Amino acid sequence: MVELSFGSLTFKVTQGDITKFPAEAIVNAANKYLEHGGGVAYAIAKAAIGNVREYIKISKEAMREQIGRDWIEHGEVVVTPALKMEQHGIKYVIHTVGPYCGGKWDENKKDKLRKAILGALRKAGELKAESIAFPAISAGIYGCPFEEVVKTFIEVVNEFSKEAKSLKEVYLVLYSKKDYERAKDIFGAEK
Ligand code: AR6
Repeated sequence: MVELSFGSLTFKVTQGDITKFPAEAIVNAANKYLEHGGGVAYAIAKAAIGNVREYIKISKEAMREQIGRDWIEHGEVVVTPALKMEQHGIKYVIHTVGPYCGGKWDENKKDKLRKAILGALRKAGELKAESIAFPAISAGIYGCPFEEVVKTFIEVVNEFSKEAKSLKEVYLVLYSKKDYERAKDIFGAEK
């Protein structure tokens, strides 16, 4: 595990399956309708309750209650319970939506990703969580360049550290060994 320290906050990069990662809050790389059709969203829904349709229903109900709409904007987040993932010490799932890139990257996409990460960090703070784990939001089906995603994470966690209260540990949990190795290099270059 490689880590960076920003004030009272540590940001660690690790390899693993986020549905089993023992952080108080885990983040879902969702779409704006919380349809959890593939990628990490599907894996989280499956691990939480088995029946993915059921978790979509729970998520949409939570979205109506918490946001008052049937979709979320970048920066808006929805919280659902971890259900079966509680066995790993996970209490909350924070759903956030990153940009769709399709291989392209610009300031606008970066700003949307920044909002998505910051929204989840702030919500974890509101929930008084001490730890939060993120997948590489937008770096899968949404096709954003992995390096840019990791660099944006580092910038945003650093920015958030100035307002962090309860939150002490932020994790970036990467599924593949290749992504983990690439992220470790990017973290190493920041030191
Ligand atoms: N643990 C950790 N990371 C994972 C896991 C896992 N179990 N499974 C996949 N990843 P993606 P996006 C990684 O596609 O690009 C969904 O259909 C994966 O290797 O899940 O934001 C949503 O509903 C990649 O690095 O999210 C949206 O429609 C990262 O998670 C859309 O995909 C993110 O990949 C969102 O696309």
